[in-house]
Amino acid sequence: MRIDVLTIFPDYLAPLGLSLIGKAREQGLVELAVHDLRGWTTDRHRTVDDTPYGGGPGMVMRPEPWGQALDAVAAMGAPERPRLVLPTPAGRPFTQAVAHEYAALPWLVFGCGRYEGIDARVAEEARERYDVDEVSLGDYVLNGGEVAVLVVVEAVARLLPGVIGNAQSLDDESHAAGLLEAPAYTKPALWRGHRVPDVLLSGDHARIARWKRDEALRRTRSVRPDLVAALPPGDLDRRDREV
Ligand code: 6GU
Repeated sequence: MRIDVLTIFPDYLAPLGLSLIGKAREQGLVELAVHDLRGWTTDRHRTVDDTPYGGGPGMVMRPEPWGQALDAVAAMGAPERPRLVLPTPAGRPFTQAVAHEYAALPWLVFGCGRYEGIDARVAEEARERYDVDEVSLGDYVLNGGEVAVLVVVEAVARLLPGVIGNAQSLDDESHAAGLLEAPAYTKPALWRGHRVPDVLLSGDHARIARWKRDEALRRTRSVRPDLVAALPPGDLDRRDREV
């Protein structure tokens, strides 16, 4: 997969050289480039923002540098049509399903907005050469798209074949689709007076699987009842309904 990131703070993306994603890059599973948007400004002060039409607080990112930058990046991988991901609190929710959708694409381009956002014509005009997606991490406001890009790239990269050492972990995740995970424990079995649940020491794999499912359901009903309500009909088995 190819990933390009456009930002006025390239240093903010430095963590993408570390850990899981750093290794995926070394192995050639992910080809990632971070570009400084100011490279596509033409004035002496390399200005990327201006005051909003219609008034209001703050500044808006000017369309010209974005247009130039998106032209240049699209040309780097032509004739492939990239997906342009624009992180914004006004976007559609980024979920595990969207992460799977992105993991199946050959090329993602991220555009990081700052200030009060990017001139709205940029997303509109980009549709001529990109599939454009405005996504939000959740119902709160960040100062810019950079941290959202770190989140989305990590969620997507770990789904790529060969990136995660233990593919079983991904299997278990899709198995538990729609529910939060059961709590996890390791040695020692007794720590500061707190025991690991007996069932996990029993060696009875069917009983352990049932316990994990029950705990996952209990936890999800307690903190995310919306997720239980959204499960496809038939996802809850008879024993689930007894929990
Ligand atoms: Cl994706 N961007 C920004 N700037 N703020 C956010 C967000 C994204 N998701 C939640 N808040």
